[in-house]
Amino acid sequence: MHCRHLTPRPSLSNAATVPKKQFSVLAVSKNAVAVLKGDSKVEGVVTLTQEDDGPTTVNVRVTGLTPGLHGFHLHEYSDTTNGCMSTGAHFNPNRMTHGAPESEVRHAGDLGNIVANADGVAEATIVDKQIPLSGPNAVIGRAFVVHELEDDLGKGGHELSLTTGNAGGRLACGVVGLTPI
Ligand SMILES: [Cu+2]
Ligand SMILES: [Zn+2]
Repeated sequence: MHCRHLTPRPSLSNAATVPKKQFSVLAVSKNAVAVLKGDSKVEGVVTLTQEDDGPTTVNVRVTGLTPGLHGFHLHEYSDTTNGCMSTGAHFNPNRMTHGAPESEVRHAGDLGNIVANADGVAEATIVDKQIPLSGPNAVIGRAFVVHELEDDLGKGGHELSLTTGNAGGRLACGVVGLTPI
């Protein structure tokens, strides 16, 4: 009774515009994480963040590596029954050949190399448009793999260059799962 004069009914034009304004302000942020482990002392954590339908930002920290470049990819499966080998080939929903992250022709999972310092620590921030956290090509349930060798980005001329970048063995891997933060 005391406030009946303070809550005017919205006009039709207000009812139509107010919710629209609210939705345009609120970005929908999705977050995910992968914990990398393997048969070696190499281990790491990868966090992923995507706002709305924008690119995904990937923060990587891997330790226990030999200094230098190491291939870093998203592989197709979350299966680790036979260790990192069970995660299959590079995530490749568009049926491309292997390439560099900046190439037109690449697997969606081709994230190039991470670089370990003299202490064996590799830290990187990767921003990429081909690894969304929702939709048909979502990478939830795929696995990150860090490799023994440098990924030649498809340019090495080796018989494996156009499939794996000839990046050698799989040192550690981890499945991408959604997180609340
Ligand atoms: Cu790989
Ligand atoms: Zn590839």
